[in-house]
Amino acid sequence: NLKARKEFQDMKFGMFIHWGVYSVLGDGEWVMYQQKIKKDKYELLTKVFNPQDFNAKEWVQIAKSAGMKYITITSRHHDGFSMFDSKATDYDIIDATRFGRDPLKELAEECKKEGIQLNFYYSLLDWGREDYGFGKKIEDVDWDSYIKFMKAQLTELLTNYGEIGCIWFDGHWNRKKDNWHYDEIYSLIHELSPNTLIANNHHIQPIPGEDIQTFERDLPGENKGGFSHGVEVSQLPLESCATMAKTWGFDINDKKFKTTKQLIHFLVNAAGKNGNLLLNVGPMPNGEIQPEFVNSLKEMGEWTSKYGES
Ligand code: FUL
Repeated sequence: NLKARKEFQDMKFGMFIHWGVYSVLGDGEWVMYQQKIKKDKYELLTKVFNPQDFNAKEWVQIAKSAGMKYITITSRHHDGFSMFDSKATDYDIIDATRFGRDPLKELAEECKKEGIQLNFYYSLLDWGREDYGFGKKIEDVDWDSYIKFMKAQLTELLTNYGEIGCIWFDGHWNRKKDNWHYDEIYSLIHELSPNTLIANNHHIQPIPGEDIQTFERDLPGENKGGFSHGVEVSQLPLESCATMAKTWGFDINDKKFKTTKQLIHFLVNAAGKNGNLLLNVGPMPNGEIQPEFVNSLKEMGEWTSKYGES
């Protein structure tokens, strides 16, 4: 997959999308944990999550006209809710909401049409499942069942949505490195889909099987964000991810918007280190991307169309 790596490295600019039932509360994607909401109460969000204004075409156009070449979207975040049609659980957008549409499917079709690469973020950590047992010792839960569940979902994600550019893991830190069975999980991905790259936001040196090194809220080799302590730049394609405001998921009180100038600086500095910038938006519960983000991306597009390579 050297060709896939090279193609990824050349893309330079992508859109990160954090979207889930948490958007309803408008308090970021960590709201379940931060507000200590129990699973049975959190599940009520699925009853009101009905994003009628979601339009894959609009999202892809916003990304494309900003000069972005790929989209990485949360298929399932730490809250454990699957934003796609999964047979491995009923806690997913098709079975648990009245929306009845699979946004990842619609996005996959639109991306294919528009020549945008589609990637899936996938959380290792799960705050709600019994077999994960958040807060419990691994010896006290049915961990094999959890690993089996992840493999089933990753298989779905890699077989039902056409060609997927990358699986982007997150949430590593909550268990020990060996608990994740990365050897098995990574070979499953590479067997099912040889061109799909693997990234893991684990904040440690790359693990065998990975194709991309990620830097959260930072430029490659820096540690201003506090996540990359002691992490050295590897030979792999590099990617920095960053927010446009404070949180990743929709936050109604978020006022700390980065200016377009700051965002362009980030993009240019990442590119100067031969890295990509994965810039995040957190769509609202109705499915729209908030106007402040749309506007900044439009301004970035004016810049990238003038100075970027197409
Ligand atoms: C972090 C996560 O905990 C955040 O919610 C977000 O997904 C970010 C990209 O990675 O580690």
